[in-house]
Amino acid sequence: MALNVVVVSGNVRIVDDEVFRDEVCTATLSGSAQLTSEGQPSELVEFSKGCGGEVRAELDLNCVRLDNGDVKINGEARLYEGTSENTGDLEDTKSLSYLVPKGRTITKTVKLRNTETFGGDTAKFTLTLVNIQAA
Ligand SMILES: [Ca+2]
Ligand SMILES: [Ca+2]
Ligand SMILES: [Ca+2]
Repeated sequence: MALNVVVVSGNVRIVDDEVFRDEVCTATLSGSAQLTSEGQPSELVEFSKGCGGEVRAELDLNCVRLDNGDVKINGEARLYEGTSENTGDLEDTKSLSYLVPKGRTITKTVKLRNTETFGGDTAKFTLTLVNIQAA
């Protein structure tokens, strides 16, 4: 039976834009999944981080093994800004789709930006994705 282990590690840098002094937050993230059969999606990571009292960045990734041992990673990154870090006011979102070949490592950057008037808040994810062929 084929077995792939998929590992994500990375970090996010969030900037809550302010008139006088921007608030900057950083955090690390990690996740992993074991994939034993083709076509069955598994959760890789579900991440959320608030910043500065008004901003929140989220990242969700799922992975699925293809029959040649490559792994497809799909997900979404989101940036919220509103009256609290729990706000539902979505300012930017990006759909993510990566292919990690068997036995390979890839690095990706995802940038989000609040483009509304008086926005300027940003989040930047840096992700390393590893597809280990374990058996
Ligand atoms: Ca702000
Ligand atoms: Ca703030
Ligand atoms: Ca807003």
